[in-house]
Amino acid sequence: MNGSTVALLRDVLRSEATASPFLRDLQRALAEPPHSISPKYFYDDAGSRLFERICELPEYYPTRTETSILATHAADIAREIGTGCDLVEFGAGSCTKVRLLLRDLQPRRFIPIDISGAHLEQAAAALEREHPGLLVLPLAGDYTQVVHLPPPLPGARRVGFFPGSTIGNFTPSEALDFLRSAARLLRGGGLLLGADLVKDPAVLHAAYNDAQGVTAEFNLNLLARANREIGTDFDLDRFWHSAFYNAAERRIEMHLVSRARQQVHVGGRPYLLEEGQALHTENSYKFGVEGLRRLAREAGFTPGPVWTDPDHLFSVHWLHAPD
Ligand code: AVJ
Repeated sequence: MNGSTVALLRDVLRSEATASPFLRDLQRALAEPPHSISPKYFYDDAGSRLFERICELPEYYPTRTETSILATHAADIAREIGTGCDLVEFGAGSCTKVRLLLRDLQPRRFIPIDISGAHLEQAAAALEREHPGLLVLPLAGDYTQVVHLPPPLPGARRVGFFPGSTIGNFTPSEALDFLRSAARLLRGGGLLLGADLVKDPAVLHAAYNDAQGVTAEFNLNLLARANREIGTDFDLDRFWHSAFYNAAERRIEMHLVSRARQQVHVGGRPYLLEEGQALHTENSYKFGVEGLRRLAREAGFTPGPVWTDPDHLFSVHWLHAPD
């Protein structure tokens, strides 16, 4: 390469760096209220690993509860959905939950979509090894953006799987939009949806403020990731993890709170943070069973059976998508 080619390349790389959506969204969040950023930025490789540790915590009941619901009712669920479908999972992570369904559901193909690409490739390869004959087609990407799926398998109904109450990360209007596009995408099939239920706020509070501090580390990883990827200079010791239940909005909110008045640099620009200033990093909405069915109906689904645990902590819904 000659000198001018190198210079050109450098320019391209630099403009790509400033075009980074993470950099742009973080600058926006720091510049003006509402000081908030999408929780999708939690999930780099380290963040995905931290989330898996959260799922094992004694206080974090959702994963364990949903897993037991799926394991207990797998045969019922498969009877409702029918075998031989073309299965798509939104935010598949390490593809742990789908394993509970595969034996009964017998899909013809499985398309896991996840924002954490490296993580997904590994998970998909492991799944294929365990289930010879199952066609696994991983798609690395953001499922909140327009999803371009491969053409449907001829004769196979398209079924969506959206477990974990990830739907709770959306605002009510975003959830409606997501469900509307899912109902279109899954016409003739349907969506198997996991939703966390409204419950004693003390139980919710414990689940997002675990004794080991893993959730705090997960929250702070957003700043650690910014330091690694976009050259920011956050000092993680100068932020608190804050998570609380906002009962009026029926949601857990997570924030990163500045412990002091301080200056940080993002993309070369300085930002002043006041002592106590909060960066809102996540909402995790909780649902009533009937409220969720109403939302699904409004989005164009025909709600079917709902499976819950004996303590009514979590719910799994089969939502039929009419033709
Ligand atoms: C993956 C969005 C379902 O809201 O409980 C766990 C993420 N945040 N602990 C949730 C999360 C803090 C989780 N979801």
